[in-house]
Amino acid sequence: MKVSYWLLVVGCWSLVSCAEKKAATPPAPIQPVPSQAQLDWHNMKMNAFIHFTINTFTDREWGMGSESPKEFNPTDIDVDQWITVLKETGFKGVILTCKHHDGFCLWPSGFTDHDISKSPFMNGKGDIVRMVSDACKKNGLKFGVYLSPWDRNHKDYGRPEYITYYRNQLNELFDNYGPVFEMWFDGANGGDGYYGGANEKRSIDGSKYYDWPTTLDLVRAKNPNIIFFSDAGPGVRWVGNERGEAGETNWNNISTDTLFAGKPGIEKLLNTGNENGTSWVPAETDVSIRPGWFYHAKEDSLVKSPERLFDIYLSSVGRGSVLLLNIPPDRRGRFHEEDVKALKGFRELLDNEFKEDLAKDAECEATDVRGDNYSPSNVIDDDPETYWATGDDVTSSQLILKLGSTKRVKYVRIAEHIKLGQRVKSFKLVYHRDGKWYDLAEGTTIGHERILKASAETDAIKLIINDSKACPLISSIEIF
Ligand code: FUL
Repeated sequence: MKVSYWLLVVGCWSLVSCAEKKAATPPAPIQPVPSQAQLDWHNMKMNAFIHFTINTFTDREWGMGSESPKEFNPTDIDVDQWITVLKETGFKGVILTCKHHDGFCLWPSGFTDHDISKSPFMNGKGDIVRMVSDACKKNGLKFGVYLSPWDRNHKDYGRPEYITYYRNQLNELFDNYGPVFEMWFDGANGGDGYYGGANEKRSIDGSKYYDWPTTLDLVRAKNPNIIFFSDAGPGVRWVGNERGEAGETNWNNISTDTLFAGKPGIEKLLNTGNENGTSWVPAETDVSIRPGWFYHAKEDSLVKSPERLFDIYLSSVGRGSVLLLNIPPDRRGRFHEEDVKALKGFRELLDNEFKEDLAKDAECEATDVRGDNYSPSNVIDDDPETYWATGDDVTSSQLILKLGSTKRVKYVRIAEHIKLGQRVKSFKLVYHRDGKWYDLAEGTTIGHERILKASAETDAIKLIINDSKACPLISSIEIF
């Protein structure tokens, strides 16, 4: 009797360890998955947009294209100030409006006279694209370009010749100012413009006119890792609004076959993405620190407060998106004092609110573990390459973090191991108190990271994954 009992125990033990060994094969990716360039982009989390052109001096948002280059004259420019403030406050990249819709170029272009060389700035010897790309290099930020497809100055806009002009300008930017990490094609097209003196309305068919595939090939030949932003990607997509709000449900997946930049009525789809989308095209959240994209003195009192910027962080980065925050230089060519104050306050808030990870020494247990390499404690090891994973057939599971003592909790940050595809569809957080579990927060998607506001005094938090496209892979849980 005794012997058979021990045989049973040993048998079970070897079954468990065999199961563990078997289960420890890596989970298969679920398509689509991000490219390395997209993963690097996700990890940047916060980039800055810089809108600066003749509009800054004419107090407009959209120039007509008829403005004289003589209007462009920053009186006390300090590009280093822009980039050092951005660096200090945590931004990893900068995208500059090298050319906005009015067609004025911030670099001396060999293909137009409507550029900085015809302005009084530095007696026509200035080159703001060069200054910004150099300052980025010096400070370790990545540099990106916004080259508006719509050009209200150019005489050929609307005709095939303009596409050649646009590509020539891309060649100039990529050949002389790189490396460029991101290229922004916005979808705006208001129709009317100066167009070399024609002063008329010109409509284009946004789905065909620009022939983007050929343009993308041209740029990719120079920089295979370039991230293309547009409504339709293919690198990253617009988030569907300019309020700083990624979807609470935010899939990185979307099917791009019927999308194109400027296509009307796709905002909601862009905001949430599509669980079954066939391409990885994550949402980028662009929003301005002021009501306008360009500097207007009358908006000095309307700069977003640090608290507002922090909320925007939660609804962008905290929903798995990347924040692209616009800070427009003023007529001196500096970030205005109000904007700098707001940025510094925002940084302080980020540092204070996410100061101490209360989960870093937690005891972690899960209802299902794939095997040794996929232990629940991988979520607190600070290594994005390791993750807790369940067995292949498991799409709902629970992970408990025991905090050791009662702590006051304000936020929970969760990250999926997105390298192998986005999976979680529905989850809930509950907290432990006096022997019972109470609701803390709930959500749908997680993605690159999800930050949930919480309010609890607790000694343990449980992540309940209700549903997932395939076995969930959670790389990190932090509690603040
Ligand atoms: C839009 C433009 O029309 C705005 O002026 C701004 O540049 C914004 C970021 O994109 O499409």
